Amino acid sequence: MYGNDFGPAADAPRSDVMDAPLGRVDARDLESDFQAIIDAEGRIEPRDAMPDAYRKSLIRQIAQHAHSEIIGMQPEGNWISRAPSLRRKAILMAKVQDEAGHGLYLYAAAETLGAERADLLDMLHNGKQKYSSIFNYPTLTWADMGAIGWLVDGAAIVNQVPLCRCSYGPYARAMVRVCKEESFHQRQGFEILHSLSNGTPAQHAMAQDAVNRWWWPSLMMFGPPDAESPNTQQSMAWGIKRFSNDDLRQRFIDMTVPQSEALGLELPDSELRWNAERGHYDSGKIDFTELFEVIKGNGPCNAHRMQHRRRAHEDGAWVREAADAFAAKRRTTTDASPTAA
Ligand code: FAQ
Repeated sequence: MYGNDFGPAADAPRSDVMDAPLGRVDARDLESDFQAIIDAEGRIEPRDAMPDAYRKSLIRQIAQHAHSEIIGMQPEGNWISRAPSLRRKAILMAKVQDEAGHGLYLYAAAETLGAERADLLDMLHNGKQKYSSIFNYPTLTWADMGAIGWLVDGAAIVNQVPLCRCSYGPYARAMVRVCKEESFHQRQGFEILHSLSNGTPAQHAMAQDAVNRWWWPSLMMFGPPDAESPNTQQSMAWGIKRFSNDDLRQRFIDMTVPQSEALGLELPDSELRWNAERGHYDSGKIDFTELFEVIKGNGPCNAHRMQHRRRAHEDGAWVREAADAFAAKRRTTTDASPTAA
């Protein structure tokens, strides 16, 4: 089967469904074939049969992820013209450009499932599809560039490394490259905060203020608690998600506390302490009503982000039209060429 050229092909069980004579394949065969691949930790590929609900859930998650990347360019784009040095400006521009690239890989991955990119963007613009809550917070100082890199990209890495093992091939492969770039983003954020934390008292205070504002929203990026996460159980059974929201959140906390100590910055949670019995840090209660409000559109910057995105889309209409016209012209030229079959 096409599907498993990237999975554990040699020893993964495969069914003969795709090789069966036409008319001999029924829905039950296709379903058991899909399940056999999932059970064997193989990869589902675009031409493989898959349940409609699996396809829909992937489009939902991948589209939300793609939208997050392109909306996520806004809070940092806000600081490109105000970066404190040429070096910082060049790095920030490269990072924001990477995010546009991540959006492109992800929209392309969603297209392999039969979704149209234009429809996905329409759904973002009319509020039918979501993007990550984290990008609805303002970036008030330069230190926010450090906090976003360290905490937001750090959380994104913890969430996305397991997605490199997602059961859907194109999404998993896109994630490999995305995660490599996110690691670089996380390091640059850490480095910004490290410089500020070890700078003047005013710079240290600016870094601490940014961490105070971004810590709790970063924890909310992992989604609602497991008990209130309607998608987790099925997504884990399908091998889309590999860990639950709460498990990934805990992993992020455990990873970040020692880094905050290295930075000389405090995380704004007086209940954070190592629990030797659990082998994890205990932490204070997260205010999930804030997450649900931001998801509903009531965060500090939701309206502004969407307004900016719609305007950018309208402003870019001529580019899409020009690309379409060029593609049509190339088709005509190719069709008319004497070598065209
Ligand atoms: N914000 O049942 P669950 C980045 C929605 S990329 C908004 O737990 P699921 C890179 C959820 O969609 C950041 N909505 O859902 C970067 C669902 O609604 P639906 C984005 C949220 O899918 C860095 C409902 O709540 N990353 O940061 C949020 O199993 C710096 C119920 O939730 C990804 O998208 C939220 N925080 O788990 C860029 C990673 N949480 O669709 C620029 C891939 C939940 O049923 C600068 N996605 N919702 O209407 C995932 O891993 C998952 O989709 C989760 C949510 C974990 C986000």
